[in-house]
Amino acid sequence: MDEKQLEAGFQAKVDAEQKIEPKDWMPADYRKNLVRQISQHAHSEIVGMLPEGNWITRAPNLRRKTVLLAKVQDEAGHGLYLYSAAESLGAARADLNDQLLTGKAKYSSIFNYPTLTWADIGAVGWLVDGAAIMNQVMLCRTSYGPYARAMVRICKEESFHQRQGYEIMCVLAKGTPEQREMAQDALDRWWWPSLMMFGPSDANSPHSAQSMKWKIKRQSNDELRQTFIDRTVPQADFLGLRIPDDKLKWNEATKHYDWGEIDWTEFNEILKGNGPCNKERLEARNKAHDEGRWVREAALAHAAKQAKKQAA
Ligand code: BYC
Repeated sequence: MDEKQLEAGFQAKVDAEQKIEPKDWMPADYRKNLVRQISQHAHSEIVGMLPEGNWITRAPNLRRKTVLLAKVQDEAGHGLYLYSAAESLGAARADLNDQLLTGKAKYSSIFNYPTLTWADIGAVGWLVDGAAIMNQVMLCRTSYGPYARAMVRICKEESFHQRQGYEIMCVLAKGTPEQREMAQDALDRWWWPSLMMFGPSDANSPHSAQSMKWKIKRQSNDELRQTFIDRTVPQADFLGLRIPDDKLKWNEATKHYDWGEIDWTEFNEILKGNGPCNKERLEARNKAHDEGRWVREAALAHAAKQAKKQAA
């Protein structure tokens, strides 16, 4: 079969909702696009541990600390499933890691903001994990099998993460005036960056059209962002907190909320590496990588010794 026939067969399979598996023929650009998205996603999970890890030592009680520890460990697991999915496409783990450590790779913009108070841990779980699930539920039906299967487990864990965040917000919002203020302040700071997580508007999203055709993405950035807003506003109302958007208003005709304008300059600056914590995040990852060198070397030496034993 020539390239054209192979491509037609591939698209027919995608259109028929059959999963593409690692050994199947796939267009080079499909592979490239998937490695790009999956590796950025994996990096986001790994860097995403940093803002929350910042509060493990300062969680207000033992229960909160245990739950937060479990959540942060889950994120490490998500990173591992995703790096494995990328490896199944022929990407080398060491290369992906190198791209992250040298600042060449993108990861989610959201993790370049600081977690200033305990309420931020609530807001991150509620909004950031909430936005992540909104995007990731569609990825459970993505066309590439290993990615779709990884997402099923990730989504189950993310939904627990979202609930733990919302529960923190419930406690703070119904607490003392100071706690309430802290919860409102966290919502004020995390709302707009959470909306940016969905990526540029559809008109400015270079990958969307092709990714939708290949069913890598099943819903557009703007569709998901709108669904997130529609679901989250009632949750903020329940907490008695105010979403920091003067234009936010229910639209009876569209059955959606109307809302204000994202500051895309802020988003683009973060993508260029100029966000409040970009430098700090990369330094932390590099430090962890350097300090973990002996563990990797020991593990490799052990594996080599075992292999030698088995061969003997
Ligand atoms: N931040 O054409 P577009 C989590 C980039 S972690 C940075 O729309 P696409 C969690 C985009 O990569 C959640 N960059 O792209 C972990 C592209 O750049 P390149 C992470 C962004 O791929 C710990 C360019 O802008 N979730 O759950 O079609 C604790 C043009 O965009 C962002 C995922 O990664 C951004 N926000 O759509 C708690 C989900 N947005 O590659 C929670 C998987 C866009 O051309 N990823 N860019 O240089 C996706 O679904 C898609 O990649 C996106 C973007 C919807 C994010």
